[in-house]
Amino acid sequence: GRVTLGAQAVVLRGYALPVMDALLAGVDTVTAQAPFRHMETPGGYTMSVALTNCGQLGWTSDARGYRYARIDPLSGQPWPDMPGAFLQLAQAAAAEAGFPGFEPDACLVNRYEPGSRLSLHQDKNERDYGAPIVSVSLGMPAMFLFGGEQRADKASRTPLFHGDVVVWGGVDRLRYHGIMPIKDLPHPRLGSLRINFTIRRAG
Ligand code: MD3
Ligand code: FE
Repeated sequence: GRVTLGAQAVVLRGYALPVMDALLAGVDTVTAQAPFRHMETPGGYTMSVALTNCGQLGWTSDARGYRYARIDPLSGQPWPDMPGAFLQLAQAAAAEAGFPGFEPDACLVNRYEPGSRLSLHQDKNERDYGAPIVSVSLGMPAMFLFGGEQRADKASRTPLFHGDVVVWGGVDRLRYHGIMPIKDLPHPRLGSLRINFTIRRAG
């Protein structure tokens, strides 16, 4: 099914399930080359979400700020290639949601453990806000918070489940969003983990 979150934001429930084996293999290939790590925020906190990247550009955070970079600061090597299954799924979902011709160059992979959360934020480090962001949820469920363009705007809550794909773009691209602390509801395939990857055009 399709759940509308905004004029240009839609949840495609279970859209990733038919290609799940390839996606999980892709996550394993990426994390074997670029392991999950907890990054520091410019404000001096350690993120409760661990992350890594694949594709030409990877999102990083440290005391100097947030940015996209070609090189993984942990390995000194380029980020791993984006698995073909990630790219194909993202392009199909984007087209389905009204964004044909999506050419992503970045994929941020987030790993949540019980209690991990992502506080309300905007995604503003990408060069072109015209491109959508496609998100794929794996493992334990999460409660997604979706606010407005101002931090103080009231946020709605939507659960995201294993296999759900969400596409955001256009007028909804700069809305505040976040993830509530994850409950420990172990998933048959991933145990006590939630993995979310977002496919983007960053450069
Ligand atoms: C709405 N990740 O990585 S994906 C992120 O589940 C991020 O790990 C969350 O927020 C997660 O930046 C949520 C959904 C998402 C991603 C980007 C958006 C929603 C968005 C950009 C604009 C509006
Ligand atoms: Fe975000």
